[in-house]
Order: sequence, then structure tokens, then C-alpha cells
Amino acid sequence: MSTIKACIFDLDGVIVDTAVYHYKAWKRLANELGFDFTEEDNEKLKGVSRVRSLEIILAIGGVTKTPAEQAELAARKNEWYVDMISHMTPAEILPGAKAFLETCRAEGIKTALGSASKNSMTILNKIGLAHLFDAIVDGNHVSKAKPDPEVFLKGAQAVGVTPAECVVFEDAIAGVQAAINGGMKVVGIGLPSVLAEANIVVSGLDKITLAEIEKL
Ligand code: B16
Ligand code: MG
Repeated sequence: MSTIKACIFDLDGVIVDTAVYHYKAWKRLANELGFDFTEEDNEKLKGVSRVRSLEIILAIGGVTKTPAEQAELAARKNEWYVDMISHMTPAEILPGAKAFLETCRAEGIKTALGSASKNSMTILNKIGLAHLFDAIVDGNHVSKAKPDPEVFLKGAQAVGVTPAECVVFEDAIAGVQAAINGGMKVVGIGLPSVLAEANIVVSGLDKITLAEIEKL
């Protein structure tokens, strides 16, 4: 008998790949500031908040900015990013994500989003998946970033289950740690060498079933 009553999904890297849009916008900002920003550098931003992402980028470029300037730079990047995600379509849903959400709901398992992004509603509306989530918790609702478990604990609370009854799906190391810190099981989406702390690691939601998760 399964103890799993809710699945909590990260957004970027699990449901869709918005990292490519974040990368384009951050690269444009870095170039305007006079330095380059590589795809390898972009890996350091996965699952990281917008404010922290900017700090990492400024450190890469060896650039110092006042808090007011940082706020303006983050807002400028976000404008470019929002412009790009406003063109997203359901074709960008990662393989297996929609089917997995539908199966959860058909089996009576609650679904929640647990994302660092403050743009998650725009993305879910554009890809047409908002209706498949019982609760949406994102960067607008939390004060502590992953690896703090706040975003996932609020997701569990919103769907009325305990942390031990949840499985989190995450592509970022900080997100996997956040799930563990919250007392939840976690399925890593990505490479086993990177997400070694997860209970199991698969390449995508098309590569795992609810039956396998219930055995974790
Ligand atoms: P925004 P996730 C994260 O999404 C991204 O992985 C990360 O690169 C981004 O900086 C963060 O959201 C904040 O996004 O600027 O839209 O608020 O993986 O937690 O779903
Ligand atoms: Mg992610």
C-alpha cells in the first residue's frame, strides 16, 4: 500500500526547459555589461533565484553594482525573459510531463508546483498545464530559497498532506537538497552523477511510473 499522497514538481528542468531562455536573457545582460556568459556558467543558475543568479553573474564578470543598480539589472533581464516565455507553446512541455500529471490526478494523488520562478503562472498558462495542478507555490510565495525546504513544505501544506507523504521531482542539486531537508522523497531529473543524493535519478518524467515511485 502506497504512502504517497502528493507529487510536487519543480518547473524549469522538470516540466519545461526554460533554462534556455534564462540563458539568452542573462547572456544579453552580461554582454551589455562587457563580459561573456557561457552555457557552462548557466548551469550554476539552475534552480537559483533571480536575485542570487544576478549575484553569481556579476561575480563571474568581476563587476560590482549597488543594490539599486542590481534591482534595475534584474528587472531588465526579466523583461527580456518574459518577452521570450510569452511565445511558449504546449509543444515545449518536456516528454512525459503531461501524461504523468494526468496519471497522478486519475489515481487520486495530489499535484503541486514547487518552483523558484516568479513567472511560473505565465509559463503554465502558455503551455496549458495550469489546470493539472492542485496547488502552485513559486518564488512569489516564499522568502527562503532552495535548499531551504519552504517551497515544498508550503506545497505539501496547500494540498493537505505531510512531507513524508510527498515525492518531489527536481533537476537542481539545491532542489534535491530542499526536498531532503523537508523530509520528502525525491526523484532527480537529470544525471545520477550530479543528483546523487536523490532516491532515484531518471532522465525525464517519461522514464518513471507511479508504481516505481511507490516503492521508493
Ligand atoms: P524567475 P525552477 C528557477 O526555476 C530556474 O531554474 C532558475 O534558473 C531561475 O533563476 C529561477 O527559477 C527564478 O526564475 O526569474 O522567473 O523568477 O527550476 O525553480 O522551476
Ligand atoms: Mg529546476
